[in-house]
Amino acid sequence: MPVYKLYYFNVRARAEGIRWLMSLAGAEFEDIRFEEKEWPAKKPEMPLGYVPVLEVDGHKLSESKAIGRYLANKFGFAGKTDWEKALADQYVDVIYDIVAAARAITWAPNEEAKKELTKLLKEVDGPRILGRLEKCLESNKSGYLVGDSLTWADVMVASYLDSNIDRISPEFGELLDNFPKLRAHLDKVRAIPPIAAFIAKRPKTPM
Ligand SMILES: N[C@@H](CCC(=O)N[C@@H](CS)C(=O)NCC(=O)O)C(=O)O
Repeated sequence: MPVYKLYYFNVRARAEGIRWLMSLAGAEFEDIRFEEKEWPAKKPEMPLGYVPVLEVDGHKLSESKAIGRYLANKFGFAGKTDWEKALADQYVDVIYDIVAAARAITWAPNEEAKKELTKLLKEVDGPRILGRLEKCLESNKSGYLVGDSLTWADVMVASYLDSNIDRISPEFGELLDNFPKLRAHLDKVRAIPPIAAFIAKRPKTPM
């Protein structure tokens, strides 16, 4: 096994799906988490100046989707055909729309803007994106987003919901209850034994 090191802040967000994929594959990795104050010294060491970064035997890779896709290909979670791989990419891209909306809330310039963006996510973008994912789960029948087995799309979608539902507001969590297939999907992915074991021992963080 190569030596894996994952660099990120002490939150779930863009690194959690990567942590779950590594756990699923049984790949040992050093889960390196920076405090905000350590970041300025670390930033120049990252290829694109941000994290997450996965280091594989001393080589560093940036971009959370690129890292996820690399691990999915390596460990057999990319999809069984080119079409399934494209569908998995599609779902990962969709969930990143939630990531973008959540990011905008985090970096809102003031409380008023934060309130407005949170309302937008809860009332417009959240229902739109989650509603589409619910329909996809409904039509695929297998309980997975793509084909008849787990892909990295399931992992990325579930990990972002896991990261955001507690943080944005209780209402966002309740919003997910309007999409029972997606809620069941989240619970199913979180309960996969290596992921459940990782969750049980991960640091408690707000997101
Ligand atoms: N597109 C990149 C964005 C990475 C990104 O924005 N990372 C943030 C943390 S979530 C970061 O490192 N911020 C510190 C900085 O840019 O100095 C990805 O998905 O990995």
